[in-house]
Amino acid sequence: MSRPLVIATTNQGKLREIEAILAGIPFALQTLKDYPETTEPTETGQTFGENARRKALYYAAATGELTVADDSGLEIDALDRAPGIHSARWHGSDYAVKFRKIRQLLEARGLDTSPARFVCHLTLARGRQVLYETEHTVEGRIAETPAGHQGFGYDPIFFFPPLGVTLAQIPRDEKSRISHRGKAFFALREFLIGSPAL
Ligand code: ITT
Repeated sequence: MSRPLVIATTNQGKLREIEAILAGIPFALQTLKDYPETTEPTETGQTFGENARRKALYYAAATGELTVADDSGLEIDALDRAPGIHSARWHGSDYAVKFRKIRQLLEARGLDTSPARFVCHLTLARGRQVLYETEHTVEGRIAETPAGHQGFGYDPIFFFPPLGVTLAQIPRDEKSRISHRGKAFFALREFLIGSPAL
């Protein structure tokens, strides 16, 4: 029987991407729906790494199983890397409002765009131990207007120059080949396949 691996995220957009990348590994993938009593941890760290470790260790303790969590976000260079670790809750949860705020803040600096990146820090934990960590980015720039309906979160305003489109204009598997989360979870996939003793 394969061992459980809990994918510890409350974000359904993240979950769909992660499940697709980890499909077929010799672990029984579980989600937080399998642990309905579990409450969310506070994210009080100052870096993606601190928050990812906090989440992974919290959910590993709550579930008693091998657990992976990621902390991720969008850094916009012209806005001093905001929203960064605050991406999920920065100016609320309505992405149309968040996009307008980004545009306003850029315009206040006399800009239509800025270099930007998504960052994903992934932590795998069991009990009180961190077993594996990795951090990856994807570089792009802020789109002049939002475009596309795939993906989630800030994808419609993240323009990826090598493909000439936003991350919301490409299918999930194509996004995962180039994205911060895709690179992090493909690395985890290799680690898990190469660690039969886990
Ligand atoms: P969990 O902590 O439960 O995993 P969360 O959404 O709160 O869910 P984070 O604290 O890591 O997760 O915040 C990540 C936010 O960064 C996310 O809500 C989006 O606003 C943004 N983000 C991260 N990756 C993204 C991606 O691939 N595409 C678009 N936006 C992304």
